[in-house]
Amino acid sequence: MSQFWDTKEQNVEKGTLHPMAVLSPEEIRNLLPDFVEILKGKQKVAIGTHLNPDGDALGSALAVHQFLRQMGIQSEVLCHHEPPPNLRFLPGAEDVHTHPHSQDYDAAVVVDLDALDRLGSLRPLFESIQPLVLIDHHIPVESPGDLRIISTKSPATAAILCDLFFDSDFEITPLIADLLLTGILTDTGCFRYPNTTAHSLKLVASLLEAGASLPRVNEEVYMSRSLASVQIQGHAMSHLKLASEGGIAWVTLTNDVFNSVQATDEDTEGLVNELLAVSTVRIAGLLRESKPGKIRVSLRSRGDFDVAQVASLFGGGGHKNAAGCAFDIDMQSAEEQLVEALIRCLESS
Ligand SMILES: [Mn+2]
Repeated sequence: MSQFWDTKEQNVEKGTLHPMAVLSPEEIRNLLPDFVEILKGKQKVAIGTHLNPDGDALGSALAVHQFLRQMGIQSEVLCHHEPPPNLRFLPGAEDVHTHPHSQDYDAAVVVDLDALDRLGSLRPLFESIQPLVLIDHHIPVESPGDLRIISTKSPATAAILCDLFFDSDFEITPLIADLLLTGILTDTGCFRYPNTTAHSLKLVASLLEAGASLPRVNEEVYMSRSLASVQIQGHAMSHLKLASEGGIAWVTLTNDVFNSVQATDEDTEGLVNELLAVSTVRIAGLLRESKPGKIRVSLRSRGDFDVAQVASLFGGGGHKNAAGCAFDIDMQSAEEQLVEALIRCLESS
């Protein structure tokens, strides 16, 4: 395993990572006393995670909620958006609040984000709370927080929590094990992405031993879709458009389409990823008309094609392989402008 973590120096030299951004499991484990020390004796802790929360965001936030309970500390999980339908099975998901129920937090923990603007409307609240603990596996772009537990080699924030809390006085209950398994399962794309390492599978094995149920979590997360989301995917797939010899695929979903299957925006979750499953496709886009004259765009790419750059042309942002933006114009104009930019992106990479 050791060579896996030995990229630390190399990454720092490249200037892409904060010096502390790659931690070995042992180094993460060694930060547990700091975590306990900074939160010990607190009365009410705010736990935050990112906009449009995914399995890792909610699984990690709710697991921290449980660990704090074991320390005798009250906490509240806060998120700008409500949990999506397929994550509402997570133990405690019904207690995730979009607005704070208290005003007197004496500490905060944020998980699965490094830039505080990813907290959305909750950013001012979290910025006003001290101390702030940050636990994350993204490449740092900011350095907020009084204690930062960041490891970009970890496949999920939930995996960092495993390294932090395993073999300690904390108990990994079956409930916590399900929460952490959900984080690792979703962030590794069901153990398909390159971040699925031997170490992450060992963590999963330990979670199963602690009582997590892989079949149940898998069924809840991936096989409990609404009829509308399947129907809107069907529409999208049969109306797929292609450019640049199949290198670019995109779909437009108008208000009429949404209405015809009684779908909501939530029902398009993950849809853009499906377009990327076509062998020739390098860049995929989904344009949806959230209301007339308001077009929201999700972009995905493989390899070096940088869709964050394309999104930034239209005032959006994101990561190299996953980004988004919005247009305040009609669908046809948005589509023309976007596709032209995507073609340039494909041809210049
Ligand atoms: Mn994550």
